[in-house]
Amino acid sequence: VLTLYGNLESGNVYKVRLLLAQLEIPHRRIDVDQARGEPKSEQFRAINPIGKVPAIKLEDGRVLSESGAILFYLAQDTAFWPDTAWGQAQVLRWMFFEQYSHEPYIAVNRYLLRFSDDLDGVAERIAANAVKGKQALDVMERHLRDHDWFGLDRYSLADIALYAYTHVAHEGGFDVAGHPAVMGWLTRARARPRHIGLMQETSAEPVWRLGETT
Ligand SMILES: N[C@@H](CCC(=O)N[C@@H](CS)C(=O)NCC(=O)O)C(=O)O
Repeated sequence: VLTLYGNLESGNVYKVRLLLAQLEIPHRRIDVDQARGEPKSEQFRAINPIGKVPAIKLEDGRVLSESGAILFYLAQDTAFWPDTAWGQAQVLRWMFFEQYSHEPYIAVNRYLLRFSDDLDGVAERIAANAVKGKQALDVMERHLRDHDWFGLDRYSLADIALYAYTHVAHEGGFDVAGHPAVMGWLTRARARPRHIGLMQETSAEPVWRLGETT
């Protein structure tokens, strides 16, 4: 089966787990523990040289990293990826937005606030990210005032990519509740068939730790 490398707490890994669950693709997970620095370990860099999760390994041994690229690969010929160039471009537009204007602020502040042991040292960075992250939520809010989804007309990879860190943005100090259209969209996304929560295991097989595998 397909192997997924990553930890449950990571929103970037969650994007892939959510799609795997919604497409009912069997897989096993190998835990790569961020708190223990495992993404940067020599063993994991042999799998993904950039030292970041997620990565997947196909049954034939090919490895793919970058959550957006993995989503794209797995969603071919499914309803999650539109079949027109215009529809695909709309989905990509929001996936690129997520990676450049959303995740670097919202995911990073969540990470710093939850996992950093020296908050004084990062106070300025957190404050700057708070401004940029709010701007991203405001952009989403304006779009969602007259759209149900981020792609053209239906739930797609764009919604999966943006859901991952938006639904835990409050953990990064962001006022999601003050964005009612975003709140409505989060509720719609959660109601999609086979939705799973961030900490919900999707691997049908026992989870391995990175160090235990060969
Ligand atoms: N652009 C990448 C970002 C991946 C990323 O930043 N992953 C984080 C976890 S969410 C990571 O592995 N960080 C390295 C570390 O913690 O050492 C993607 O979308 O897959």
